[in-house]
Amino acid sequence: MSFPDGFLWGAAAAAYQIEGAVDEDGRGTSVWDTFSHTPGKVLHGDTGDIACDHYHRLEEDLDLMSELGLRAYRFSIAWPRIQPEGRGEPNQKGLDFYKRLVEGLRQRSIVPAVTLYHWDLPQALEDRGGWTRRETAERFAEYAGLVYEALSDTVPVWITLNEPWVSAWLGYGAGVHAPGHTDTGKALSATHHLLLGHGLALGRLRSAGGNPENRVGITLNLSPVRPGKESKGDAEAARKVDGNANRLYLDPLFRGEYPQDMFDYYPRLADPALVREGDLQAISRPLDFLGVNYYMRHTVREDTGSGRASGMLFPGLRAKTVQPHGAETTAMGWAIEPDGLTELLLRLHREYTGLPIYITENGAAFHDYANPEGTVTDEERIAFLDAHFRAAEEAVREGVDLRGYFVWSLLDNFEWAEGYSRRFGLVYVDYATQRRIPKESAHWYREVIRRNGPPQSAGEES
Ligand code: IFM
Repeated sequence: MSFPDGFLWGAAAAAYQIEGAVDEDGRGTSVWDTFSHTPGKVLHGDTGDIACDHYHRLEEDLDLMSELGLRAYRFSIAWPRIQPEGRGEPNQKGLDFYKRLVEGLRQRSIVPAVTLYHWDLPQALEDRGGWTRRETAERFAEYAGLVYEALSDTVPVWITLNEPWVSAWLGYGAGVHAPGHTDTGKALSATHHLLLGHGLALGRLRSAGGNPENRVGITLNLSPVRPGKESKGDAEAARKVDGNANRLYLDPLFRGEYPQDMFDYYPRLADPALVREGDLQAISRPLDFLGVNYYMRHTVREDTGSGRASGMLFPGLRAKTVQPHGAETTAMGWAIEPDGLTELLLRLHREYTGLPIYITENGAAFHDYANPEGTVTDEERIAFLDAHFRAAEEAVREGVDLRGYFVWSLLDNFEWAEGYSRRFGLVYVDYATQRRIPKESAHWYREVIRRNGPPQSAGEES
């Protein structure tokens, strides 16, 4: 295997998905508190009120990370812990929690990687329009500056946003994520303001000084796209979905412009009241790295109104995703296509950037359970990760500057609209007792980290 020396093998998690303690130490309400407490929004009425109780079990979880041999841990800061109302002076107790977390990581020689925004927008900002308003981008930059001031001496890796596509299109377009709006116009405003928030925050961090070794990037969820059938209609649908899912984010970040073809479907992008002069310059400020979350490829068909989508519908684009023929799927119903990761990394390298890349998330949910002996045998996850590590390694051999790989996720956790029904963890969580059980994949991953790459074949451990 040819993963470079010092490759940052890690695991990732996000505040609302694991912390719990939603009413403690001055934390304010986030859109996900509101959404998950709204009947019918989350499967089984699950909420993040307790989640993995990570807030109270910090030391135990840090020890777990150490036992796994993690070199890095990616976590997010809950904005409403720092600014309960989304503005103003920071809440010291909120900052203290993350200082303790960072300190604990450093004591265990685990590199901290901070995500500033992983979807828990303060409800007070949503009440004023949330990401549909420009003001939220400005508030985000202020908040980012406060967190950076507190942690820039001890955290070397900074990610502004996690998956702005999901925030914008699932939160403001499809309404299946908080805050639950179903309006394409709002999704477009949110897209632009999220990207602007990223650009303004990046500017703030750059001018704040801090450790010159610190690195700042953004994390996008990206998917290679291919037509379902060899037809003009499907090819066209695939191009549009690629525009929405990938280029709508990559082009402004790396080329300083929205993709020309997207103006045909989203004329709001040409509205000077939304995209103001200077915005695209701010959005395309140079980054230090790109974070990539890869879960799936999109196989796309033209949506003629007949026949159902087996995956996503793209409103206004007359396109839908379908399951590729014969593909195995995870518990999320997502097709397992590791070669899509190689394809994605090579495309980024060839078409967009030679910057260092981190896989900031990749992993899978399976129907895991603890057997009577108290172990969790998740061979499917091992096979999944093994294949994806190899796919990433292929891209490295072809010249991609890949610096790290964060498995999603450290612990089973609150999987948003799916609640606790989907288990992504390397570590099993028995929610009734909060007992943690490292799955077989966790033991296997420790060996991967030790060897700097997966063993010869999945399961081989010597
Ligand atoms: O759980 C999520 C995470 O919060 C963001 N990326 C995808 C994961 C799996 O759906």
